[in-house]
Amino acid sequence: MNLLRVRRAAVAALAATALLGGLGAVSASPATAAETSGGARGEAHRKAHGRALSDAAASTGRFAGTAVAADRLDDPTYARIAATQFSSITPENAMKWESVEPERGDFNWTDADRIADFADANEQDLYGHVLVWHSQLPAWLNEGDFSPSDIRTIMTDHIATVAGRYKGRVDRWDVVNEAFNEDGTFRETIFHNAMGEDYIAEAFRAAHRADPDAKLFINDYNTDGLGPKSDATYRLAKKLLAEGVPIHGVGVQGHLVLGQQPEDMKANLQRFADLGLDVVVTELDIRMELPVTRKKLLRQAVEYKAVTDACTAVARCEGITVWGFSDADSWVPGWFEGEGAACPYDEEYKPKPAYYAMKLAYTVAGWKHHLPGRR
Ligand code: 9MR
Repeated sequence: MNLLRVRRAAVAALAATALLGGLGAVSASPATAAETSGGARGEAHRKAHGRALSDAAASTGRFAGTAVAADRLDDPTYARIAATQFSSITPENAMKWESVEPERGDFNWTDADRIADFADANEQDLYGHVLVWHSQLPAWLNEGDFSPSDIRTIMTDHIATVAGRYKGRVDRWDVVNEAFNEDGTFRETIFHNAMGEDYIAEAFRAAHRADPDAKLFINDYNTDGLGPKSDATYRLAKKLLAEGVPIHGVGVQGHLVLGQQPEDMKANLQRFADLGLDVVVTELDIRMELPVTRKKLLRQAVEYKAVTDACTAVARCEGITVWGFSDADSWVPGWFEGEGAACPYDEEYKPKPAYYAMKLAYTVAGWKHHLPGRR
């Protein structure tokens, strides 16, 4: 065994001990000001505290992603963390239908282009979100009087326009989002009403025509563990594959609630992988009832670690995207009264225990590749 390998094994053991030991070492790790400032201080922080989250993820062959809001890129702290800690960027709202085509035929690409350019400039993957979804549709479409065949044409034209514009730049697209009800029946949407479940295959075919190199995903929430909704996604994915529909992956959003973590996330991801599909945790956050306490933050770190472990245990899990990295920008407080603190950075843009737990989980998983014996 060479020296490097011995050192790596020792570090892995140390890291594992830190995690198993109730995250004492993790929570003690100081979130210094250097983490939230660029230049020399950022470099000093890296020397003291190690690599970026994306480096740790990359040591396992995975990406570390974040959703990004275009207007927040004006904030240098926000932009620096998005640029340096993450290797995949998902526009949180900028590529949604109501954002890109608020009036019929009147397109606004400013925010979507800005995020695509940001990802290019920082050599990050771009995760396109989202082509077909019942929510955040423009009023002209929601309220218009269209025949089923109009809706089909409008949908496929939309896909051709948006996926076509970013052709060759988007690595992964959420083609269809949130297609199911909680009981696993199809959600009634304007698309389902017009075409029945065939709208899904149509959407994937249109996306593939528009950008043949992009990996195409179906994405949903409450499909993280086993259950009726993920069963329905599984049955659909299998059927689409059997019909030769160009679907390449399944996204589980991962909008989780502290203390209610699905036990069977790994098994769920693995069954999609066994179909020959890639899987991604596309929108991870773990919300808690406010106020924040030390205990809740440590519990949250354990749960972020568990999600990371589930992903690294599945060879075809390509990475995890957090749905905003900072509690300052998260969608959660606006939607769930009294809840928040769901992200890996706090409102001051300082990393929380959840950040360190994710990084350590990736680091340990990365070291495992180098250890002798069974993989
Ligand atoms: O984070 C997004 C928030 O800013 C928007 O107001 C909201 C509108 O529906 O959408 C949020 O993002 C959603 C994502 O696009 C799809 N999955 C659920 C996310 C949280 O609602």
